[in-house]
Amino acid sequence: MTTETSHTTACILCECNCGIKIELDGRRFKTIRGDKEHPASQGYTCEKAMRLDHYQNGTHRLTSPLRRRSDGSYEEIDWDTAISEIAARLGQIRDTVGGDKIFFYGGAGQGNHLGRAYGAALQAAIGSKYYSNALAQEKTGEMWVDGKLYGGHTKGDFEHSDVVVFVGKNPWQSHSFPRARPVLKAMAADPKRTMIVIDPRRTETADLADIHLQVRPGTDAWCLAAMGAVLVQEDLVDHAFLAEHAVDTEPVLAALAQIPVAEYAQTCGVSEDLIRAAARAIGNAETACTYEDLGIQQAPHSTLSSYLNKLLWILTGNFGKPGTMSLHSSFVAIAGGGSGGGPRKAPSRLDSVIASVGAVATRFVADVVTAGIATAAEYSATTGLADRGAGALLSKAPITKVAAGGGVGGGGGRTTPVTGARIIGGLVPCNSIADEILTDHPDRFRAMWIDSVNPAHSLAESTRFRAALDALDLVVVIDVAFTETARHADYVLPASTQFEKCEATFFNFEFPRNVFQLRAPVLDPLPGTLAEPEIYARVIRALDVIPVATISRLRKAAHAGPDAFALAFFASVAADPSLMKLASAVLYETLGETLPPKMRGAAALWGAAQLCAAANPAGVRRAGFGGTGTQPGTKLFDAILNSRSGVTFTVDDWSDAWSYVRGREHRIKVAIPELLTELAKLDAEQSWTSEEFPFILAAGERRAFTANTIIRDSGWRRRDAAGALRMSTADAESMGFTTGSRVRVITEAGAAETVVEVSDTLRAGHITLPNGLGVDNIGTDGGAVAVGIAPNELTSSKHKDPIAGTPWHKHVPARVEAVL
Ligand SMILES: Nc1nc2c(c(=O)[nH]1)N[C@H]1C(S)=C(S)[C@@H](COP(=O)(O)OP(=O)(O)OC[C@H]3O[C@@H](n4cnc5c(=O)[nH]c(N)nc54)[C@H](O)[C@@H]3O)O[C@H]1N2
Ligand SMILES: Nc1nc2c(c(=O)[nH]1)N[C@H]1C(S)=C(S)[C@@H](COP(=O)(O)OP(=O)(O)OC[C@H]3O[C@@H](n4cnc5c(=O)[nH]c(N)nc54)[C@H](O)[C@@H]3O)O[C@H]1N2
Ligand code: SF4
Ligand SMILES: [Mo]
Repeated sequence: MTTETSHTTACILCECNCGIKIELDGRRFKTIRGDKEHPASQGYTCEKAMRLDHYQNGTHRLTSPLRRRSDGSYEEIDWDTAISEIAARLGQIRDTVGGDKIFFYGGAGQGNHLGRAYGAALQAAIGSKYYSNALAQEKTGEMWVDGKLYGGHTKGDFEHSDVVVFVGKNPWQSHSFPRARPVLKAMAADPKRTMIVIDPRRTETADLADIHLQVRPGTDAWCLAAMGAVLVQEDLVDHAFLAEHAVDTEPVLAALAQIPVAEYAQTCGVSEDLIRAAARAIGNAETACTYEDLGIQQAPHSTLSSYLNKLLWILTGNFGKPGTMSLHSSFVAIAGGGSGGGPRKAPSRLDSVIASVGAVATRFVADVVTAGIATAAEYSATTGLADRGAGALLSKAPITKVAAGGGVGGGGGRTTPVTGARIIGGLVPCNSIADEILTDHPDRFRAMWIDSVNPAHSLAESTRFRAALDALDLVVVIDVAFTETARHADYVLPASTQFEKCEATFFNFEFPRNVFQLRAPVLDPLPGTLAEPEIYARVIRALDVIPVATISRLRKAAHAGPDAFALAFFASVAADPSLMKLASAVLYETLGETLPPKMRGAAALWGAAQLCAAANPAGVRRAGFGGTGTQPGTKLFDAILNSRSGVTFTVDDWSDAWSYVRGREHRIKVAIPELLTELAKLDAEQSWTSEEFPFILAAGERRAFTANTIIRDSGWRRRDAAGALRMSTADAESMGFTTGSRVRVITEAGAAETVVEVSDTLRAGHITLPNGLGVDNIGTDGGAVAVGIAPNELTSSKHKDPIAGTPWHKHVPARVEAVL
């Protein structure tokens, strides 16, 4: 095997994006192994990466744009027809009812975030203002809390921590931090370290834990409040830390002092002793950190539980030193803005590629223009000026104050047009989308642009969401596959896979060394498909919104060299601020031309690199990208373009964690009044089960062979191919079921059939179904066959968090019947 057949890239099945090396056999993935040079994963992968050929070469691939006929069937059309018809219809909706009625959803999955940078430019081109993605059905509550407390996303140093707490998180299966399994095993093997798991199921992670708080489903708020209360009542609080680094602590300490620990222990179904032991372990540890995920984020009191979880490490001073929590740099900020108080970093989500470039440019408008630099020729003649001019300005830019609203998705305090739901981090709550469509309100959404997501499968209450899709005037779907969502589109555009184009993830959450990887294509695009940056560029061209003269001037500057381009770019945006939000498209058309053709989609990263360097000058310099002016950003961009295993883009000191804390004197603002009010009301516990629906169903568990709906072909699963319903031994016995029994699961929203797996890991009354099942496979006869239960046929969009609107996928009242 020659070296050319080994391609360095990354797994795209979860947000860890472990580095991998693929050996090809033609277009097939012959062998896949971990890439030891990847700075974060260091050669680690889980078993799922070995199955990526099922993604690349599944039977599901689309190879031509499709247009829906009036009878509901689809016909293949060529790209030019598709682009011109779609652009015309978008333009028509913009000109009649307004571009803000065109709603954008997705644009990024577990490993492909480049497309979203260009999607944001298309939004700007048509005046679309509303956007969302899956984070608005999991992370927005946490983002809101983060925004209020310190204004950014936090991550724990699990590898070096004495005490680690996982709340509603099963990292053995779901990962979410590098090399999760070796890290968990090392923790379990070290008697000096303590792992605490809060989960109603004895998961693979709980099996390794020292303390498992096996709560009753949906009662984490009581469990976490009791733990906080123990910290306060037994005085395990780090008062010196709070005095130095926090404000507004009193109301929180007072509230927790009141909590009746024994009573709350009873409510959550965990022994008081165990709760006290867990709280003491955290309170007495040198270092501790926590990780919360869907088990609380998709269950009752989710935003409150996020807050109580964060109080555990805040009250005990576990921040800003090895083994504790930190905030971190981002290459492109995707989360953490929230709409909490205090200054924010960049607007959340990928829109900040646009916002960042735009905001930088705006800062320099006056200066660059008054410097009298107007033409590409002059730029190239004034390389030195480029350094001193734009460069000096860049390094002075108060990037950290880039206001939300600069990008398409920003906007603290914004609400949705029809239902007035809170928009957090620029994201419309997923559970509100159907309500924003299925109405005769004049401001209802009329069209939806859907890229790289499968909302007809992944949003709560699929029946209602499908009805919403069918009520729209225009639905455009970009995907590699003919998905459940594509079946409701007017146009379906076939994308090249993540191994057929350059791609990147913006899930870069490491500290103190943060890593960004730009992947090169492993294969040529399947004929008929296009990469998203090219699709967006074509639609934006057809809309004719970027002046031809600007493009030609910037192209010349790009060919003249990096400094010339930097100044020309900023000056152009300065002269025409409306170009700001189109920045990624402008970069694609201009700088993109000078990049290797296969890497053209990376053009938008130039803006991100400039901003990243300006926002984190010391960290970027320590990572090896020094110099003046735009040089660090340019060097970082070059390194990213030329490195296949990933680039460390910031190297911080632990003490730098504080510099990421927004707010006066970089202090944590501990009290969140809305949540203290909710905490005070916890006494009145509500039960969601009934005689009709006696079980709580967790609809969407991460298992060994699940990966959202990224792989459709059910044959990729080596185990649990049908996605069994897990049920406790006690319940199975009393109902007369054994493993393999066929059952019907019934909820308020629907019913579906599957088989039982009897499991001693569950509490009685708790049942679970895997995530990502029930997608249509192509059967041997060419027809569609769904394998397993699509969880959202059973969920209801009504049950959601009062603050963030996040769904209760993990808390669906249900009953189970035998199928005779
Ligand atoms: N294998 C695999 N890995 C993945 C993914 C995948 O599809 N498959 N998806 C990725 C994505 S998008 C995400 S967001 C992450 C999610 O990662 P996780 O949040 O870890 O995944 P889940 O298994 O959905 O839920 C976590 C745990 O919540 C528990 N739980 C259920 N109800 C409750 C409750 O009321 N309280 C508490 N405390 N816990 C409860 C479940 O028992 C489960 O163990 O995983 C990522 N990794
Ligand atoms: N009931 C229930 N519902 C849930 C969850 C749950 O636990 N329970 N989990 C929720 C969570 S945490 C998440 S993150 C969401 C995930 O749900 P979604 O956000 O809808 O994402 P995926 O299911 O991963 O869909 C990814 C889509 O991208 C397509 N794709 C793959 N590669 C490319 C590409 O290169 N370009 C394009 N254009 N498309 C591509 C795939 O074919 C697939 O259709 O589901 C949520 N829904
Ligand atoms: S599924 Fe996640 S943890 Fe497993 S190899 Fe892929 S990226 Fe890594
Ligand atoms: Mo997710």
